Amino acid sequence: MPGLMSAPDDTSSNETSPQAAERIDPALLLPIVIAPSAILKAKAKPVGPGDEDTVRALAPKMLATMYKAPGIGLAAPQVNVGLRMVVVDIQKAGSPGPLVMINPEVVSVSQELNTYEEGCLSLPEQFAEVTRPAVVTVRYQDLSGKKEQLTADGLLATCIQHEIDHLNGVLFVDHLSALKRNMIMRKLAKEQKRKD
Ligand code: GNR
Ligand code: NI
Repeated sequence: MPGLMSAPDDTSSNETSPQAAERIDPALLLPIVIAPSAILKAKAKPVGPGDEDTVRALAPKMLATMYKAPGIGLAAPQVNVGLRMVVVDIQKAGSPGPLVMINPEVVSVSQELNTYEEGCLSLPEQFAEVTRPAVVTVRYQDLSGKKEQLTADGLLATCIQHEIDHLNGVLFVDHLSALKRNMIMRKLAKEQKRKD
């Protein structure tokens, strides 16, 4: 994506990776969309040449919102933006992050599977075991428009697949049986109603 250059003071790098909650600028926080919602079921649109300003402005906001939650990933549809963009930071020693991935695509997945207890900021307080490929290779563009490729395993692999699912209108509960999914959606609805 030519023209999507980062300024020297670009906020997508370390200064938007605060371990301490008090370093998060409250002005950057976006409301997180809770399921059920049409935007969470829609397929997000590829980021294109006209979207540079949008994604540049959105990246620090998505990172701040993810860290504040706290979460290890966040997809644009979760903040009501229908573009193919995600942020990821599993905040584990030796793991890359913060990552801003634009138009991420799964290149290959392992035959080996892995099961993790997943949660989602759009399904607050709901958790279930989800089985996915243990290793995933993804291609994406970074904020400067540079093409990147990353092979991930462990929690990072799970998180990246969870985020790319969001761009395709898929939630972790869509990987469960209808029975388990309905149980979670009813529990969530009940809890949300109680909070109103
Ligand atoms: O914060 C999150 N934790 C998490 C745990 C296991 C598997 C996936 C995730 S992603 C989630 C944040 C989120 O909802 N991202 O879309
Ligand atoms: Ni999620």
